[in-house]
Amino acid sequence: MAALEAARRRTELLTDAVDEADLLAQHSPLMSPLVWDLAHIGSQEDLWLVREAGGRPGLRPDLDHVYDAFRTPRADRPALPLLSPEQARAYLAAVREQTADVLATVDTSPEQPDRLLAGAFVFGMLAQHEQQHDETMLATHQLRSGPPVLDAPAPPPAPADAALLPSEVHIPGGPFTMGTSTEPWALDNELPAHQVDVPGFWLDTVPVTNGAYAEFIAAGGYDDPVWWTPEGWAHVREAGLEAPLFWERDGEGWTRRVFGRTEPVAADEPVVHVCWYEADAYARWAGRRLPTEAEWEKAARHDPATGRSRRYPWGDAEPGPEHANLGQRHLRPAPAGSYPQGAAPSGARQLLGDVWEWTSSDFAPYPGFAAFPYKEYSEVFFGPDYKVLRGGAFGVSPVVARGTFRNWDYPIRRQIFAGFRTARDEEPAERQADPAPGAGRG
Ligand code: AVJ
Ligand code: FE
Repeated sequence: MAALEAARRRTELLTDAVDEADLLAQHSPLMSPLVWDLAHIGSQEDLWLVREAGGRPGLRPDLDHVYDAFRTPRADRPALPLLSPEQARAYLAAVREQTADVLATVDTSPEQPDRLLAGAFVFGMLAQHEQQHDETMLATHQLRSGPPVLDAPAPPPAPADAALLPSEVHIPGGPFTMGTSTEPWALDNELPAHQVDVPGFWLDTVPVTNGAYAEFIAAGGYDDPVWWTPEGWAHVREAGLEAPLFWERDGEGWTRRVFGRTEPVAADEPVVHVCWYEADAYARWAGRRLPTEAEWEKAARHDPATGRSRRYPWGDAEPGPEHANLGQRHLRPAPAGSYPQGAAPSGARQLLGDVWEWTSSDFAPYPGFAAFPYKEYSEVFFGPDYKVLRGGAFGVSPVVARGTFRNWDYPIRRQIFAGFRTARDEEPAERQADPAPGAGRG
């Protein structure tokens, strides 16, 4: 219930911040009106918690089709017979009352044979669903024009050692456990745990910064097809891209709009609002490449001292404000090199929080994948059309962010809070064995 309540407070924060007209407006054809997300949150809870888990008739099964993400693309949602903001709020409150009642009556022990209820999975699933839509609404807020309506303190400044960090960290070759069979609220695409052999490689210690990305622009990166895949080059020309979304030229430098405020681009912050094609082109220009999804997860989870995979880069402890920039506590990424207490065993920082990180990998099922509880969460998206993002941005809830969580989007998308870091193969002379589990070091 605490996880559901935290999600609801955030939903209210995001939807109470604007007036009724703003809630009904479509701020971008890429996004739903905020009032659609709002009622969709209630409709999914009505379906999965009240009806499927609670075995009750539900409040408004008649609304299922209006808030079915597959029936109506985002651009067409303003034309639907949507609940008004007032009706939507009342609906969410009424559903939540029944949810509380269901939670009080069902058996959520891990031994419970109903997979929806065991370990309270369906409650965790709905808390994550609401938080994911809150993140989507946060992206809508970033796209909307007009004066600022959201406020949050700036993230802490970079620690003193940030400037001294090595540019890359080494991840020795060898197998590691990818995915999970034990994380109670993991979603279907994170299952099952399986061994993957990842050859040794080097990974950027921190995400690529605005300053580094601006050098790519200044070097003519957007004007030279040699850095781009054919699809990326076609897209960059057709869409007229010349900088990350929300950047504007300002003399020699750049400004950007952040939730309604215009500011100079901060050179030491991770770059955000770039598409996969831009991330891929930058990496090639830098003489490097994007990490694969398996490389990213090994860097984030594999503990060479024990041979096991952690829940988070820093260990198994739930994310706290000292570990990572998560949960919309701030409205921007923290400077590169922040969060030393959230570092992975390799020394890589900010793998969780700050910005989603594009990987080179297509979104694909793990061996043994089984859709649960519905095909439209993951299965219908598997294939070459979507690229995987890992880690989670400043607007991702700690209930969602974990070492195994997988996000995905089209390679042209820039409205999500996505950046990246780069990698390179290990040279033969740099090969060093992963120490045997338990052997210790030194
Ligand atoms: C996992 C972020 C790609 O928003 O499309 C929300 C999450 N799925 N409702 C999305 C989701 C169903 C999903 N992403
Ligand atoms: Fe949804």
